[in-house]
Amino acid sequence: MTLTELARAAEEIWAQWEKASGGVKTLEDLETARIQILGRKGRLTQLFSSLRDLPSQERAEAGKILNALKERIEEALAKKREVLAQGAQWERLARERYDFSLPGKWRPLGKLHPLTQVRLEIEEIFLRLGFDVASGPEIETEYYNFEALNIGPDHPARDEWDSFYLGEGVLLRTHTSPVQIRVMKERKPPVRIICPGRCYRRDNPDATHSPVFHQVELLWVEKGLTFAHLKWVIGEFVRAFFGPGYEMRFSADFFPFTEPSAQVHIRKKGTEKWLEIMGAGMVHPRVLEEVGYDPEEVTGFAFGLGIERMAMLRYGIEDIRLFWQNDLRFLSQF
Ligand code: 2NL
Repeated sequence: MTLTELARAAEEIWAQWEKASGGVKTLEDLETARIQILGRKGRLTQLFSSLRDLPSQERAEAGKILNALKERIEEALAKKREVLAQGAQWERLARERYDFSLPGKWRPLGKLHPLTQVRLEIEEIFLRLGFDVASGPEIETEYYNFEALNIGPDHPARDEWDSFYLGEGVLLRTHTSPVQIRVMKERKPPVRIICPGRCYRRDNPDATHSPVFHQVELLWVEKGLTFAHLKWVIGEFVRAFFGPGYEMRFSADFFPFTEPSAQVHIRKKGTEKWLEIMGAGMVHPRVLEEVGYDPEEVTGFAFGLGIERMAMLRYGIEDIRLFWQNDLRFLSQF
């Protein structure tokens, strides 16, 4: 082969590429074209091998021609590759375009248990009024559950038929009051807390009794507190939880840990029926003394309500056992 022939062959390769490139429609076509020219047995590769047949003084000139061609072809291939890749991208995007009119896939949505919802709502009401949320152990001693609350050794609640005893002097708490005893022993007045939590009593389950239930107790101890402050706090709670349009009634009751003690009822205005919502009272001086407070110095009030009862009143639920059956037909309504 002569230098002239080689230069012509090079031009031929370029002309062939220009002719073929219009028909290159995919990245695969492009790779085939590349192999035909630059592959191990490609036309240009073969031309490079024929360099050694040229006389040495022409080799440098021929090498220049072939290298220039190789560069042009590689450039052209790269340009083409970019165009094709762009096109493939658009095609993919068009294929993957979302159809927002398609119906979605249904996913069952979990939610908080109605008792948890009611507890959180009550917590929020009292957090807004400046109360802390306190908690404590569910396994208690007779001291914290009874003695410190002025519940004497002969009180029926202390019977093993009324409470779950785990051992001598150790039982599942029957109310959340022991939490308040613990907090008062740890802090100096003023104390403003609510104690939500699980409680246990040895009741046979029926529509209104459950051996496991939930309480929220409130306690405010400070200098100068009176029954009027108690009525105000409960009034605020009733308005926030049940809404406006309810009237409230206090009647005398008895608890060993409060004096005086009261039962609180509410009634929707214009209706007949009074509904009991909680027990309340001024903290008994013996309880204040027991935690190291001076009943001459500070006074306090407390109340206790059942979360189940609040939820039943709110939603018109007739049977407390529904809260424990975890029937989704019931739970999904809240
Ligand atoms: C009810 C009655 C009540 C309290 C709970 C309390 C706690 C301390 C001191 C004084 Cl540490 N009182 N708690 C007071 C009055 C009533 O609960 O029938 N709850 C469902």
